[in-house]
Amino acid sequence: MPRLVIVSNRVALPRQTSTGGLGSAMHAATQTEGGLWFGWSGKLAERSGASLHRQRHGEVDYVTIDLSRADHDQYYAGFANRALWPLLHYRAGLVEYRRANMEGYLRVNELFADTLTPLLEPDDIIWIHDYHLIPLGAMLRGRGVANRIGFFLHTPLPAAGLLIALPRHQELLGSLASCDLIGLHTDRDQRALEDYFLHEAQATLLPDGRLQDRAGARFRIQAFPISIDTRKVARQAERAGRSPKIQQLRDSLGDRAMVIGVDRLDYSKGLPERFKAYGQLLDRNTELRGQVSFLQIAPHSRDTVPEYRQLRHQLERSAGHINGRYAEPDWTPISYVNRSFPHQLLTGYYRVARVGLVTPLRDGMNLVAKEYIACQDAHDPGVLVLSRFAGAARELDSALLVNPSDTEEVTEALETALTMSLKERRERWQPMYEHLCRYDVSFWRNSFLDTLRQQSPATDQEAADPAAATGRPAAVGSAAAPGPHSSHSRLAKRPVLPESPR
Ligand code: GDG
Repeated sequence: MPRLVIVSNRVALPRQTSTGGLGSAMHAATQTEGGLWFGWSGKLAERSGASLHRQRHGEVDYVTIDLSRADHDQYYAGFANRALWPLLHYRAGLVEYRRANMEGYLRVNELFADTLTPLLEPDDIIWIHDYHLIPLGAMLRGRGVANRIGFFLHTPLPAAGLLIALPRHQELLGSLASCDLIGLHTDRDQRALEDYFLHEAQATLLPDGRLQDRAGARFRIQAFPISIDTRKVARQAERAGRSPKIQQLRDSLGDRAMVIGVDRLDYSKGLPERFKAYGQLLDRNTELRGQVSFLQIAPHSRDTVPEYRQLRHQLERSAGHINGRYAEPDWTPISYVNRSFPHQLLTGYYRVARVGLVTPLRDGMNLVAKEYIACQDAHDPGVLVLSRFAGAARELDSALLVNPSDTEEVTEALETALTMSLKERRERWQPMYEHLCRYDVSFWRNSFLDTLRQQSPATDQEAADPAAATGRPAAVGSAAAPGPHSSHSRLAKRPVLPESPR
């Protein structure tokens, strides 16, 4: 069995609390397959990549490098999180593009390629993750790597009309053509990327559904909705539900209904709008005062990015305002907590909550929505209020779907959720839970990797002299090497695609 090599900006090291969706999903995905997981250690050092940190846990080798302050600021905080993240979340107004940051982004991707290449074995399957590493596949090709390479984007992918606002977009996004398979969360994201390649990058559609770029590179774009380890999360929740801490929470709630939100503190998650909707709920429904409590868990993330600091202050003011206005000596309307919790405990909180409030303005998938469903008690399940603009809404369609910008609609959905009959709650929850049991994180991982394995690897000769095979242009940011991905022209058969989870 070929080894799986995962590459992502951050690596979820064993025994670390990870509060990100990529970490949660990839941790679950590596447990069965094993392999190598390479990325940034999360630490700063005087010089980037000066030494490799290695540790083995179970079947997984974790290999990480440190970054210098300048690389961190330009690659991670600068280009990835102030240009790409807002753009990919449809927030063109927040995009801050600086040439120096883009250079830093390319430099760190080159460093990843330089460091990873000698660690690779000929049969390895390489799986690159997320917007931090868009050009990495092309850079590996430029270094003669002929292995199968897959790329998965964890964010949404906006329409081409927005993508072209990014300076050097063709060079950057076009480099994805070096990968054999590009995975996205939803069919909408898939269509947007296909449209971008067909109409902005002069690619053509092949009869077998793949695309071919101007240089002849052939690649497949496909939706693979990410998921969770549903049964494991459900078991955790059941156990946690019996734990003393959760019992204590139940006792403190008494007859009150709890509404829960769990999100990294990020402007894509729609938290100010959510707080406003909850404030309106208390304003409009005097009888609910004292009868409902909202627990919002929002661990800080990306504190070095100014927009995140501003958001923090805004939310502190808003939570303070709601509590100041409605609290009673024995009732706090909103508990806004910026800490992260052990995942097991979180599953207990989900189980206690009568309503899961998941209202991002845009979200690639949103695993919290799926975890909330997995954690419910089948005899007395809670209600999920879910943004239409989370990828999860394409699957969890018996949730109460809302437009998070329409805060009155969210308030009404909360009213409906809090008064919903047990019969309706069960009818809505059951099909979503069954869906998630079938289409869990193993299904996601297997369907992506099976599809990738069906793509033929480039031969050594083609990889060493890629221009001879396809004439593919130079890899983005790479001064020297052409980054062709000649394997594509060798594909003959149409892969057997896994059944769609939708
Ligand atoms: C990105 C995309 C996509 C949260 N707080 C704590 C904690 N968490 C865990 C949750 C969940 C994960 O973090 C969050 O995942 P999401 O999917 O909701 O969101 P992002 O972090 O933005 O993830 C997203 C995802 O990648 C996967 O592709 O779905 O669209 O933005 O698992 O449980 N975990 C612990 N303590 C906390 O306090 N242990």
